[in-house]
Amino acid sequence: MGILSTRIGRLFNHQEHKFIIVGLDEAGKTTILYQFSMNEVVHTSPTIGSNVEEIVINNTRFLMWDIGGQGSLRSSWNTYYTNTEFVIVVVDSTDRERISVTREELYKMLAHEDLQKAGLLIFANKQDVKECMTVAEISQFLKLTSIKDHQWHIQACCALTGEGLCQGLEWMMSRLKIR
Ligand code: G3D
Ligand code: MG
Repeated sequence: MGILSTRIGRLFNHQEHKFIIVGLDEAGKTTILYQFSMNEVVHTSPTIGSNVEEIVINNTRFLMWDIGGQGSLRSSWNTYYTNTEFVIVVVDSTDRERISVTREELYKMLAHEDLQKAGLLIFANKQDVKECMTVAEISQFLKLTSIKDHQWHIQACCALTGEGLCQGLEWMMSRLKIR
């Protein structure tokens, strides 16, 4: 069994959880979920919405979609937000051009009433690439310190190797415990 998927089961105590994982196309969302689900049975439900994928790993439901450039669909996204415990935002740390799009989408989501209680985990992905943005730079671009009404954490990672992914999961678990 994959180390990460085993951890998802153990860390989240086999309770049911619902997370959403979003980011621009090419940010690394699929690669991260692949690392989480390595060698596990994964259920996907292509019918849930045209741009939304559902992946279930050890009782944890991940809804995943690309953000940016899909304005017309946005009105129906609130149906996906209900009961979400964490919003996981994946940032391509090499993509300086489009980080403002991520910031815009991030604040729209955080303002949504169905996500008022959701925690926010940001994966600063592709840290293996030379001259990528650092966690500090991304924090600054995304104005994370201005977020007072959501618990948040930014985690450097490399989805290709899996480095940093466990730390992100562990942060989420630690937040679940103190609720
Ligand atoms: P998405 O699901 O968010 O659209 P993907 O993104 O998971 O499909 O990843 C997009 C591309 O980025 C893929 O490249 C993938 O291998 C690469 N990638 C993902 N994570 C990392 C990382 O940490 N480091 C580096 N260097 N690349 C990463 P390909 O070429 O396979 O399409
Ligand atoms: Mg993908």
